[in-house]
Amino acid sequence: MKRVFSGVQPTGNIHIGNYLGALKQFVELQDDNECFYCIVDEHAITVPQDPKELKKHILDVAALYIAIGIDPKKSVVFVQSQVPAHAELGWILTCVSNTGELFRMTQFKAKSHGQESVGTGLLTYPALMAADILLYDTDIVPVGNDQKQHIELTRDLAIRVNNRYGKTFVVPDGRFLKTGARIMALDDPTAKMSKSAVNEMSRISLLDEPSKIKKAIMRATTDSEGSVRFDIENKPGISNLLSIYSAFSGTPIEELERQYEGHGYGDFKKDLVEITVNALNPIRERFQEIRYSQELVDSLRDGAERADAIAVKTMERVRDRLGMGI
Ligand code: ATP
Ligand code: LTN
Repeated sequence: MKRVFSGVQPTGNIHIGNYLGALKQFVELQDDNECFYCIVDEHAITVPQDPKELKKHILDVAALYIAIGIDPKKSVVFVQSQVPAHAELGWILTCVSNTGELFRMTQFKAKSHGQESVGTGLLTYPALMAADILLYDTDIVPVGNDQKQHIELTRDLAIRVNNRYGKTFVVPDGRFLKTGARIMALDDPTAKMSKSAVNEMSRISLLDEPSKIKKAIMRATTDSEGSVRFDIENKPGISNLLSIYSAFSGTPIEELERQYEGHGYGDFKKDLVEITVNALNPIRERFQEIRYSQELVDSLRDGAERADAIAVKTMERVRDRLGMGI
């Protein structure tokens, strides 16, 4: 059995980009692998968070994990700050990394751009992400395309430690989907769909009501050509909608192109609304059932204990290799 690890930040409403790029893979992987799915609250505080909102978002993400089909009995579902080893290994890997490689990360550049004051944690963020992954001797990390550079750095840090101190870490691989790995904003198909974009119509959240889903899709930016064809360069809007349609329905994009030959964008969008609403309805219903249940809190406590048992062992090995402690 392979080890799988991934994390989602509790920073807002999870959208279909998060789902189709990463979370959908979490569910697919849990039957044949030993999976760890984390809610990374220590990453969330790299930018200021309102404490009440953060607590709410942690439980929202946990409930969504379960609502999409992650079984907390099979997979280990837990909150990062409940397992102290993440912060500890994060510090050690911060010391192994160079400022140059951290300054080169595009996520750091994007999030710090134009800010008057930039938190140090925003820069050292990828070392903590590497710690998350390496703590569990992870083989596979299912994530969206935007995390490629962070996974590469994680591999570099693992190899660096192994070369310097002897075999300490498993070197993990990223797992990226062919369709869905980069869902773009509905109002601007040149930008990635994001939780933090100001325009609500730029994204579809997993908990959106059908009326909001319809509005966002029917208003989505397309082009004036009017033919349903995949062409990222010249037709980024309709190409993005084709990716979403294909990822939700499982129908290959080429088949969708054939199916909609001679049809306008209106017909295509109407069907996409239906497909999206049908995919999200059961998730929203299940979410409501569990979000305020004791069962949710209990499964997070159980998850943290199971994760901690493994993380503590890894830390003993790491301290020993590096000559730390007595
Ligand atoms: P956002 O930019 O939406 O605020 P994020 O990337 O900052 O999200 P997370 O919530 O931690 O932070 O992301 C969870 C997962 O979703 C990651 O694996 C990430 O790669 C993936 N992801 C985020 N946005 C997209 C997108 N637009 N398309 C595909 N995958 C995405
Ligand atoms: N950096 C990721 C979230 C994240 C993560 C991880 C993903 C933190 N730790 C470990 C995979 C594995 C993001 O911003 N989406």
